[in-house]
Amino acid sequence: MKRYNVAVVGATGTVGSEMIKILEERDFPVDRLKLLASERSTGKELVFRGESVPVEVLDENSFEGMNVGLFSAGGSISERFAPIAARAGCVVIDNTSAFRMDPEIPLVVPEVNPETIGMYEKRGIIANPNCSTIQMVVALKPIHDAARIRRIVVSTYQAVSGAGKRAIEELDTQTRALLNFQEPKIQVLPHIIAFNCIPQIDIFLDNGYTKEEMKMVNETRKIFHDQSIAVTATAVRVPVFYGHSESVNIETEKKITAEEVRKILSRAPGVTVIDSPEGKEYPLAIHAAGGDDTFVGRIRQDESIANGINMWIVSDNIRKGAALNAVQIAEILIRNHL
Ligand code: NAP
Ligand code: 3JM
Repeated sequence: MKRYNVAVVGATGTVGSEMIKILEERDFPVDRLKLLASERSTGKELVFRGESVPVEVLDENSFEGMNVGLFSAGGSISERFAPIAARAGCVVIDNTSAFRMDPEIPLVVPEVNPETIGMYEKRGIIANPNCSTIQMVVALKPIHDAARIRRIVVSTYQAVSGAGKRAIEELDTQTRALLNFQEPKIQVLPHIIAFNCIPQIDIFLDNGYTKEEMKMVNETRKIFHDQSIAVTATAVRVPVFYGHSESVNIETEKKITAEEVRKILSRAPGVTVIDSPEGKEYPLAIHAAGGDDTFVGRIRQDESIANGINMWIVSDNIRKGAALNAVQIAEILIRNHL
């Protein structure tokens, strides 16, 4: 079997370290694994398949001889280094928002639009959507195919891990501080997150929405190849470590019942339906964390309109929302193109 040289950019981060774990779990055919991060990580080593791999400092020459580059070190790093990697023949799968809306770059969720991957040849870059978009489109695509979704109203309940390792620490230290009657420190998120909910993720834009909210709007339209689909989002950070939850309301062109949605989703790739209200069974972030699937429950008719459905969608934001989706893209890439 052919093997590939894989570079992980941002290897010491929340997403990067999960990528290393998933490459190992899924037995990705890695020949050489190159781990890249900032100068802060000089001297660090990480374990892959039981062996220690040194972390190297990212620079212009990092991609010589590499076949696939998994990037998660922030937008500005991707903007600068993804084209350098692509020129060196290393196909980039980018987890940041840097290239997602570029019409020449495919934005891929393997369960939803794997056919767009081939377009990578133009620029040598494939974009991975935002975590909140990925789990939503995995659950909604089969419904869109069956009944054509016209409008989506979504509110998110997003885990702190989506904001990186320093935000994970922040929830931990603020919780301890407050339980010990000490003043909590704010360093990463815009307000205290312990025992709180913050209706701001990423920066505010001129239209009053946050950038995170507009990522869900624009990425969903691109992934569904449907500029007419109306999407409105409210993105909220909640004091959860892993697993994003979403309350999603859809309006469809064709009438579809809650029972039909349950049936369609029970056969959908990457989706598990957990929906037994009588047994208090519905998706929970603490159950989704560490898993691969997108979990859907609380499926019910929206009684306020003719063709509406409400549901609750939960997935591990670091796995399907980032690292797993990227590795699944890499699997299709090597199978069909490299
Ligand atoms: P994190 O835990 O804070 O880790 C950041 C990583 O980037 C670390 O490995 C860090 O290395 C590296 N890095 C930072 N500055 C660098 C530089 N100048 N040169 C080289 N490496 C540098 O963040 P994370 O949660 O893993 O997220 C990383 C990025 O992935 C985010 O900024 C975002 O763009 C993207 N992301 C995407 C999704 C998604 O929805 N698809 C979800 C989460 C994150 P050091 O340890 O050396 O500092
Ligand atoms: C998730 O500093 C940065 O450029 C990263 C900001 C960020 C993003 C992003 O915009 O790439 C943090 C967390 C994301 C994302 O997936 O959109």
